[in-house]
Amino acid sequence: MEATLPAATGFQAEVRLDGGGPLAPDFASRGSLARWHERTADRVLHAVLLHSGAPDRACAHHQDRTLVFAGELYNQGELLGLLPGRALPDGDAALILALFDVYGAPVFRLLNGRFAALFTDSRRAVLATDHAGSVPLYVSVAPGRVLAATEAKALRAAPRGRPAPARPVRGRLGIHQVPAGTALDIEVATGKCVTHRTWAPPSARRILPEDEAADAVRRTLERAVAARTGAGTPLVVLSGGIDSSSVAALAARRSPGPIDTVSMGTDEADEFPQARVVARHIGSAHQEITVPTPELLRQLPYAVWAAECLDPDVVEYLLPLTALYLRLGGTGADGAAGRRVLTGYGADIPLGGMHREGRLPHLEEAVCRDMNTFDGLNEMTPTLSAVAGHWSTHPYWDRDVLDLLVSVEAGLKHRHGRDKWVLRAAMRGVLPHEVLVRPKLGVHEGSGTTSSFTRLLQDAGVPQDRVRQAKRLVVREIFDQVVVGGRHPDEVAVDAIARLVADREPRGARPAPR
Ligand code: AMP
Ligand code: PCX
Ligand code: MG
Repeated sequence: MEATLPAATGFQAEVRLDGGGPLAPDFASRGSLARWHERTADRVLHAVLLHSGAPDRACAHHQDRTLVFAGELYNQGELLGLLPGRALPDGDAALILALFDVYGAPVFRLLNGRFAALFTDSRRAVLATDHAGSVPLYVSVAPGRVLAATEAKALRAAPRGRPAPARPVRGRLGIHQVPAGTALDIEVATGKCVTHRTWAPPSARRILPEDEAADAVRRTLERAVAARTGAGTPLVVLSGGIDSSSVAALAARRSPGPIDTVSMGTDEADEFPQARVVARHIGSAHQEITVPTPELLRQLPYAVWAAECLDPDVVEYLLPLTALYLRLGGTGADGAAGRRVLTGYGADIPLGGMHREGRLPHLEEAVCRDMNTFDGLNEMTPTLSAVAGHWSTHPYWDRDVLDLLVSVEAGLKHRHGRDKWVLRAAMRGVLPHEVLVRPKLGVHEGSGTTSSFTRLLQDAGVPQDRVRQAKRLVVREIFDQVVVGGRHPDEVAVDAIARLVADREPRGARPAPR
């Protein structure tokens, strides 16, 4: 991996049988735009690539076949081994296109990556997500026309599409989200879709001796971190908890110089002392960013705009990270390059880390539920950091790491009275003891985001027992404005929405005025 960022971080593309002109792109992600036009005897392809300097490598073309690719692969070495004797393809898009010739649409089952892709030949369009759907992909299908984009809002001007075997996007008639771990194979002339599942969470559990399990986690995570760090200096968003501290420590071990780490807090809460312990231990160039709470809350529309997410809990996790990315600075607008950012996001899902009581049946149930419901939440989306020009990637949701973490038996996840035991054991000798044993708050708690969002609503007049529902309504209203309505997040007043939601409370649910 030579360049700091992938060749493209997003795209909008249209395959049409009747020619036509390209749609105007509308992305939350920041980046330069490059256009790709292609006309064959049978169809036209218009694509707009979001990039930071090397868009050519994001499209590969051979005979009548083209692949448009946003994101990156993490198992190029394995994949190249499947093409012996051939000239080495130049970049991930060319590699996948060469493999497509051999394997067809099921090629996506071979890939470990963070990507969204469009393959097209003379008669079909195949839209594919990575195993986790970590780069969201949306589609509008009509006979003779397939439109796709990595942000739903980029399809705002699309004509009404027909139903597809995928989740419809709220308020966007005929726009659907391609599920995680799926390749949708669409016949362009008719709009008929065939679905290929390319990944599913493992249901079986592996029984391993403690040492073997810890070694496997260590090795697999090390590989995932290595695949995500290239020649440049990585930046790790560090809370000081076991998840991000492990990523930071493994990145630091393989870096010739100090890596960069950054922690965010608010004027209400932070975990700066915990993160400092780790930064000192690994010798990183560490930065602390304090975001005033009013500013944090004002950025709610940015989090929803970027993640296109309707789940209020997830938006609470993503808001402090959005605020952090927006404060990283030095990107896009002022000419400096975007950063490659590694996070510890997602470790708690396969390890049941948010489930803090130790009963194994409950832990198993929580892991299964979370692995069955993550799709469509967009919590891993690169757009969250791309609004500030950065590319983020999450080693715990590497396909190999995830397969391993989900499948180790629950007794290795909660053991000797500790949550995420197998990860803590894997990091012995890498992190200080106090970090290995420290229980950790979630980012929404450690930054005071949950409590300040609650207070905003209570101050607007929402009674305590209605706060949860009110948060859902606030997020929905913001979604309707910035995703469905196409407003810029700076034009959305969160205070006014909070008051609107408070006023909409059913009569009698509000406290009587004193
Ligand atoms: P959590 O699982 O709640 O720790 O949050 C998910 C990920 O977000 C962590 O693994 C970190 O990479 C990042 N993160 C959480 N809190 C902070 C913080 N205060 N500062 C910087 N990054 C954070
Ligand atoms: N997290 C979790 C993920 C949040 C839960 N998401 C889900 N169930 N789909 C993590 O990083 O693993 C925190 C704050 O913890 C966000
Ligand atoms: Mg975590």
